[in-house]
Amino acid sequence: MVIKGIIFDLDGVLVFTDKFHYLAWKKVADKLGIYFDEKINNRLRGVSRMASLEIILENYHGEVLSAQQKEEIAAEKNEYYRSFLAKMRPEDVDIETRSTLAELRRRGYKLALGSSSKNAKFILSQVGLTSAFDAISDGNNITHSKPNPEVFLKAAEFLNLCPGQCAVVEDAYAGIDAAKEGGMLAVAIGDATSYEKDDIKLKKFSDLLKHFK
Ligand code: B16
Ligand code: MG
Repeated sequence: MVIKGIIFDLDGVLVFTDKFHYLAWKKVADKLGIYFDEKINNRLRGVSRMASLEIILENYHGEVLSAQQKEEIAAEKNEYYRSFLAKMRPEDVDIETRSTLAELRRRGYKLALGSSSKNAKFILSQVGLTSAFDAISDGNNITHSKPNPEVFLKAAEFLNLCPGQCAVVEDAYAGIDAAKEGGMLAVAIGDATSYEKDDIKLKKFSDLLKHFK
């Protein structure tokens, strides 16, 4: 099928907020006496906030936490995280990324965001990328996070395209699994290029222009 739409993951593809997630979770984990390091942080890529907390709590050996306590911990993490996001600026997006998005659009592709993050719209507005997209599907319009394909299926629906007409650009294994499960073309960048399930591997973001003419 001819590709008419391209769906982009946010964290790890367009912006790099891993370090902010890490610092915010680390602060919360330290407070609870939980061991947390960058390797565990890598497992949180593309995973929802509450599912991330469950991964972090694998190293928690204290009293059983109620659902409300977990919500409070996640909310505290999000406050720290948003204090970092508030400092993001348009300069935090590579010029190569910005110009590639503009050129893909000029070539007639519809562009959507497909992010698990509930902060996606805030991030896009901080870095001045909101108007680069025709549709935004994020953590606020889904009930299942990646590897479930829901976020990408919604993005395709918002673009009025069927899944087979869409490509997904992802940096996380969970995102590649979600794209394949959704019946889309899976384009890997960064860490995801070491996965065997993708259809296309990008060395750099602007390589998209070689694959989508
Ligand atoms: P929030 P993506 C994901 O974004 C991040 O990769 C993941 O680390 C994070 O836990 C998730 O968003 C939820 O983020 O707490 O802001 O709702 O990679 O799908 O763009
Ligand atoms: Mg990502």
